[in-house]
Amino acid sequence: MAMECYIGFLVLLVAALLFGFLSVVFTLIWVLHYREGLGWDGTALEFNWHPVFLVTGFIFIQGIAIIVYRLPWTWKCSKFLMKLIHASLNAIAAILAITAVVAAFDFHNTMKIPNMYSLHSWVGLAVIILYVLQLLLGFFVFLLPFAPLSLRAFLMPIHVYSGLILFGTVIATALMGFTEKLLFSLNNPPYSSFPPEGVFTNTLGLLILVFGALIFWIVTRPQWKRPPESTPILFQPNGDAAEKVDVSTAISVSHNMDKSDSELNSEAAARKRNFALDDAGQRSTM
Ligand code: ASC
Repeated sequence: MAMECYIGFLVLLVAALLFGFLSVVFTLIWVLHYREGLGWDGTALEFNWHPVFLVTGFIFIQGIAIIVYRLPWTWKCSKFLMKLIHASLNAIAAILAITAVVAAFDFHNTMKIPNMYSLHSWVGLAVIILYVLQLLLGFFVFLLPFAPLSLRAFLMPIHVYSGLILFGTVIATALMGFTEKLLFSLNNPPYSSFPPEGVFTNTLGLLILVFGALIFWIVTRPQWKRPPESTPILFQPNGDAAEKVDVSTAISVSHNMDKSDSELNSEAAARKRNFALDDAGQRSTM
């Protein structure tokens, strides 16, 4: 990666980390300073874990999980290790999100507040269910070594698309949640009279929006994409990337011993073309 490009990446990354970190800090200040604090007793103290776990797990940690492949200093790490980190961060995010929903249901049930009537709750529950499905799909198809390459290549763009839609929807759901909570709980003085808690929590919503926008920018720049594995892609005229690196290297070496120079040269050219394939097995236009 060129130096200007690397610096550009670092600036955006530090900005994203700052906005993500500030979002978590603002959420803690909201529940500890403006609200009742934290506890696990079915009261508002338990409900307050809901925004804390969601902003920390479902927004901040999920955002980082989305961009881990883009950190240039990890490009020398194995793809498998990076997948493990990506999956683990997403699993932590899912556990925190589920715990956050349990806290909200517990609070409702203790206080005899009805469940699942708001748009926030409909979209929120849908997004958690789909997120867990996405996690399971990712685990079985991309992390475990059993799925054929054709299935991986078919599902990869869908996985990327759903992941980004889910992340964006989580942020939209959080914004609905803040609005709901402020309308419910700010009465005296009301939300409409610009009380400090209203302004503070609106600001938290903006911080989260900027965090999401930065993550979205970082993950959509083609020049910051992890380079395709530089593994030999020999003897696969359909352009499928070889997963079993050691085996294909061994095969290529043993085959090459019987090859003429011109055969090797044309293979080298084919290999060069194949390296322009991106992770989804499609030709890269970068
Ligand atoms: C994977 C992986 C990729 C894609 C690719 C098929 O499991 O690591 O880069 O699937 O092989 O699109």
